[in-house]
Amino acid sequence: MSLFLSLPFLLLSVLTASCSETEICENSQKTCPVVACGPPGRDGLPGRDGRDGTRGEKGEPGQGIRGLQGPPGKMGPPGIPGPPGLPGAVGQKGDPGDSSVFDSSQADLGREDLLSELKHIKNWLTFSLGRKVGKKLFLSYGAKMTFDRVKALCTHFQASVATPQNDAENTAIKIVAKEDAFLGITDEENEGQFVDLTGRRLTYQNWNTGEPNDAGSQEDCVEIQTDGKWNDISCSKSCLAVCEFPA
Ligand SMILES: [Ca+2]
Ligand SMILES: [Ca+2]
Repeated sequence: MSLFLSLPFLLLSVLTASCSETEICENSQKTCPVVACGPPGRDGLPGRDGRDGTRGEKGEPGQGIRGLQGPPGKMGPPGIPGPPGLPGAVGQKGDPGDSSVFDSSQADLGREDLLSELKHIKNWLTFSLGRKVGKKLFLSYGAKMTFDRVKALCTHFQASVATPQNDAENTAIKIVAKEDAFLGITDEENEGQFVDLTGRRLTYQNWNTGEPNDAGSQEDCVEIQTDGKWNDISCSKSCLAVCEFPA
């Protein structure tokens, strides 16, 4: 076959081929340009990082192995002092001291000081509370009571019931008492025979007029009145307690 005879067939083939491509393009023109219909391009470079997102919620504690304990922290400031504690137990008795160390002259000096101080105290007591006559110091207890209680009171304080043996002592008792007071004189043993509490007969008396009269046959004790005169009275009566102390 000559080239001339086969030319129409070639043209028909070309037209048929071009016609099928044209249909495909017509269908795809609605979604992409004609250029995009070529083969896919290569992948582009990664884009830039985006902005940080919002902070998420705190997660649950992990369940991994606990780490080692860290080193101790710095020492804190001192605290407030606590209250004082209770007293401790009494300690054991110490060993006796060495008396040879104490100088005897110092002992004499201390003794003199003590005696001097004691003398001063006696003077103060006598001046403010009592009366001293000879070797007797008369003091009032300041309360009234029965004769038995007066005797017990004076004995308790290593003294005896005031018993005047002369005018000076009688006056001193009157001044100290300032009111009716018992004297250490009774006739309990023998009616009418007044004696002191040692049983000795009286060598000094200062009865009031008409006394002792043993009124009601019940007066075996003696009181000194505010004027210094004596009167026998009942021992159960309450009178001031006046004692005499050795001075
Ligand atoms: Ca009597
Ligand atoms: Ca009487």
